[in-house]
Amino acid sequence: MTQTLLQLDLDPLGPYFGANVRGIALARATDAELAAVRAALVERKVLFFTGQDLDPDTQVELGRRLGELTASHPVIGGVDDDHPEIYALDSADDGFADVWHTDVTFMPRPPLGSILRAVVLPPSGGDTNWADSQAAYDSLAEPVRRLADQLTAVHDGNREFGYYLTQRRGGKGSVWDGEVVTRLDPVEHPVVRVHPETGRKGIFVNPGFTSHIVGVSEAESRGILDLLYAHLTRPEHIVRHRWHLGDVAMWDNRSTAHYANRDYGAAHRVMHRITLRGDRPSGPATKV
Ligand SMILES: O=C(O)CCC(=O)C(=O)O
Ligand SMILES: [Fe+2]
Repeated sequence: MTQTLLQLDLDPLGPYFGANVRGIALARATDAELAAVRAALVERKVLFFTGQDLDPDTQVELGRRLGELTASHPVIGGVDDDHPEIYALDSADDGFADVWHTDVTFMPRPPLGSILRAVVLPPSGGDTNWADSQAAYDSLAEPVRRLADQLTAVHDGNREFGYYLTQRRGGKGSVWDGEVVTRLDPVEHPVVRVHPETGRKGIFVNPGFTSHIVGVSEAESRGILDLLYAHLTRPEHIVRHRWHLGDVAMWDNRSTAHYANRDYGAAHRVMHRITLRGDRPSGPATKV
């Protein structure tokens, strides 16, 4: 039996990237609606929903309906004992994300996607930006794409999160991919990721977690990464979201990077994130 996918009411934010989704209450969505959201997520890469009434319980339930939830974070605990899946980014607890990154690429299997809910917002500021890593890859010159296709990079979570593991959690992190995280061993990923659902290629290095490119000099690594970062974050590749309470953002973490503006002084900002379990990234040259 063929099933036609429900038509979502999408308001695209650009020709390829980002969309506002209208007419869906995420806490009460039907299976058909969520299947359509899941498809739109891969297609548009970042989706925004307004006027939502999610709370911690229904956010977690939504995540379970869309995929398999991970722990809040490999080394940062959940928002409370009842919600070990929710990662709270609280400005009062140094929870900032003002560096371009793709979530958790310092683990062998970074999340497939993330679902973020605004909980406390500053009077203004605190917008979040997303970059389309596939559009960025496609718009590189062909010889540069060919070079990037061959490269592998090391990702290391110690600079951002080593402190949490050693000082705040006594060396015992969350269970991630079936094992308790006790160390953040650097991992290697292809510099160009082939999307497992579409086969499209995207730039898969980020300033938050990528430490260097393998098999080239330090100067070459710096130069190549700087070129890729500058290209990835060109305005043509970005959508920027101004938050209101009730907003939820959902992104495909295999084809995007993001950055939260830290421009709201001492005002308070709290966001709750959940992440869907992902697979091991493969590149153009990965043997399967
Ligand atoms: O605070 C934000 O807007 C984004 C934070 C972030 O990087 C994340 O939730 O993964
Ligand atoms: Fe993030």
